[in-house]
Amino acid sequence: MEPHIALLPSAGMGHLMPFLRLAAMLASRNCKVTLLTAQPTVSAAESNHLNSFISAHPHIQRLDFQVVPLQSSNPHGDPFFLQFEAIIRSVHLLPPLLSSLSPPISALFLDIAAATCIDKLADHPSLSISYYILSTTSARFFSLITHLPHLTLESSCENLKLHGLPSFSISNIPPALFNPQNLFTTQLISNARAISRVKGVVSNTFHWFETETIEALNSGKTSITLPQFLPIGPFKHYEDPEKSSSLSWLDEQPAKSVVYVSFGSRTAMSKDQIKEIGEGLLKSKQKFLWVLKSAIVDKVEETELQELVGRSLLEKIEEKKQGIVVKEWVKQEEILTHHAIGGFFSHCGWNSAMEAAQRGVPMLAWTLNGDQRFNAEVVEKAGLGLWQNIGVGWVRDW
Ligand code: BUP
Repeated sequence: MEPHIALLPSAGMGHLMPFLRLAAMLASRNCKVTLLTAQPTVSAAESNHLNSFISAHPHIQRLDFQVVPLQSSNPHGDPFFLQFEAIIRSVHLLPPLLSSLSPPISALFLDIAAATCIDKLADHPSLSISYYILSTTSARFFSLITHLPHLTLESSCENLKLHGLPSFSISNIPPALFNPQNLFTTQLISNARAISRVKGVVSNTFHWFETETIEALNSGKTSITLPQFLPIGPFKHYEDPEKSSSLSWLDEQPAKSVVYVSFGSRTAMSKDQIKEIGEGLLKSKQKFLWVLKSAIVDKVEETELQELVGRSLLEKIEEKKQGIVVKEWVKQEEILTHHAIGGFFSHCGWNSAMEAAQRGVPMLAWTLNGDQRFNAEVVEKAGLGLWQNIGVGWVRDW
């Protein structure tokens, strides 16, 4: 009988996309797959993607998991981290859902961002299943996460050397990790503790791209015992029947002439940053396709493009016919596959880095927060891109 596997993504497109890809990959390998979807989703992009994914993959079952929303004491708290927390605190609702599945599930894949759920599930008498983590970041950043519960990070040092692992530059570690009170830090430490309870960690990376770290993680020489790390990337693109809009402009451009510019799904740019980037792109004389985000959550992204970019800058861009600016969701993988694309100016979110690596698109990294400096180091070391890391601050701290 085919194994029945359940997957529980957390929040944000950077977490949902690799889960959907893994779900499609498992379903194509004779597994019955159930996707547990935490509701309500934070962004419209997530709910739209879930709907179109399920209609394109009717053999994958969707099971909504209604989470108890958190009342944030900090109205500026990152809505995605609050959703991770809401999922973790709603874990008691999962056992009845999971045990209602037929045929019974044999494994559950959890996001590293909600891995601590395993602590409550693994001891539940009705669930005798294997647990896996899907790591949604680079093996390099994951290797740091594994050691977090046993570390006191000191910002006064230059490098961090952990037994059996390649060393880390302290200045590339997100500042939040030096603050044990930060929600992101407390979450990551509990999630890291759960790693030892899983059968394996699957990751959207590949051996050649991160050889040293992957070999170190599986060497048995780290100071803590780790489950097997399985680099099964790059994850395959899944077919999405919805049509893309920005490709018609690209179709008219010469091969490898356009730089694709995007800083991910969850970083809002300020007006000043938008102006600076826009002026810089114009000065570069390079053709560009620029995807702009001005709100952390797309549901509140209502400002018109002209207002965001500024009328005179937008007119200059249009006049010079050097590029296009869009604020809608684009099909990034299709764009990166397009013959007109010659480079990717990116924040170095891990999915973006892997999507570029898979297609051999060179990257220019402008890292903003989180794991992105670690990812940029990987990209640069692999020879896929450049990263100007001198004198650059953190754009938004977690
Ligand atoms: Br924006 C955007 N279209 O318009 P990352 C993103 N994506 O397909 P992030 C689109 O979202 P985290 C768009 O291809 C990638 O799969 C993109 O993930 C896709 O960055 C995903 O690159 C974005 O990891 O997430 O969004 O900052 O903070 O979790 O790394």
